[in-house]
Amino acid sequence: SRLAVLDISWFTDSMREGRPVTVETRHLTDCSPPTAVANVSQYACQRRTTTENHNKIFTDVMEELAESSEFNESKGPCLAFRRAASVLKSLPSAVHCLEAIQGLPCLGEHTKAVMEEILTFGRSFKVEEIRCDERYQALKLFTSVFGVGPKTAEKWYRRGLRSLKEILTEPNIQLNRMQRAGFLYYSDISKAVSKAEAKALGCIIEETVHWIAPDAILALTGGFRRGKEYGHDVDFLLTMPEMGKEEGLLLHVIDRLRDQGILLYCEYQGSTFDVSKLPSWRFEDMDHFQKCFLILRLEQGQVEGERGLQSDPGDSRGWRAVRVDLVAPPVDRYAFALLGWTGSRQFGRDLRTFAYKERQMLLDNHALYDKTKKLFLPATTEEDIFAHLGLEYVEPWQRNA
Ligand code: DCT
Ligand code: MG
Repeated sequence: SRLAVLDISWFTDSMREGRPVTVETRHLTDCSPPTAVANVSQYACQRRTTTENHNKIFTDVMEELAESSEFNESKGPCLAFRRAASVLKSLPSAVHCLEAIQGLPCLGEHTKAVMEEILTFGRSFKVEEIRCDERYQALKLFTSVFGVGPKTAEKWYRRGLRSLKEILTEPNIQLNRMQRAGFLYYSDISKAVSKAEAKALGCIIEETVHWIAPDAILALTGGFRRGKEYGHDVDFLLTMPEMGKEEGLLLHVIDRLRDQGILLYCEYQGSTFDVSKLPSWRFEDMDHFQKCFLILRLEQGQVEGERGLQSDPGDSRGWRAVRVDLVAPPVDRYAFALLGWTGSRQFGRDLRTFAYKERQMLLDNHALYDKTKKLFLPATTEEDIFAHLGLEYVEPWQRNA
């Protein structure tokens, strides 16, 4: 079946069709809102957002402000900045004056003030202040280590630690296994993964999975499915056409990767999936499918293209470490898992909010539940889920919200 092959068609399709499609750009020298602005939805799932961002000067700043709010546990402002950044990312052209954003949803007073600063001075003093902040710097650095979340980062900061070296030399700090791997491969996994590297890993995973189970269903998800050029990891979804057959699959795949000598680190989580539980309303909740967080060894010779591996100049190892996530849902949950794991995070968050507020439905990575009809709505494809929600289908490469 078509599904039984690795879905990397977006690589070739988007190249052939010249995606991401460039929406006609309109220069806003007259400072009037572009016609499209009039009906921009407050929900990312009703907007089309390619990887082409015409408003990066604003959205980069807003994402830093969101991150800083997150470190301060200010959930409201954090989400507000993320929502604002997401709306600006969907615009077909660059914003040149404040009049041009009139009528746009999700842009509050805070956001507008920041945008005004950038429009007037070409920079944001607010964000520059934050960048200089010792706590922000330390938390950003610490959370850049695989396995270190905001809580651990805060704990280390409170102990007076400021650099990675200080953490490694502090005798009283107990690193867990994931964090030890995070430090061990820090310079590799803090480097972006390129599309060519993701493609090479796709081939390795495909070969490994189909060597074990020729009829396994495998798909690339995450940012690379959305057509991104770079990512922090490579995400895959795998399942079996027959219910229940997916159960031992992931452990087999892990063993086979180990046998090939390319498994540098593996954190396996068994399934905690329980059909009797309603979809979870909280987006931040992890799903319950069996999954593994891996670090794999990628050889130079496996990566196509002139540039090959993303590595430091002078690095002659001929390989690099890459973060890979594998998730294995049962086949009847595959469409929900694919939609959730394709992201973006903001797109997923808004899909759930839209479902809840506009349709009285609960959506998560496992299921869609209609609260009015009191029933679960089944889906075999992502298109089915959009249809249940009464939404126009949004292609993966338009979900970069
Ligand atoms: N996801 C999810 N539930 C979580 C965490 C993530 O459904 N608890 C989804 C949202 C995005 C997707 O999985 C992949 O996650 P990341 O790899 O973190 O994001 P990405 O979009 O692939 O970005 P990056 O390029 O940084 O990997
Ligand atoms: Mg990813």
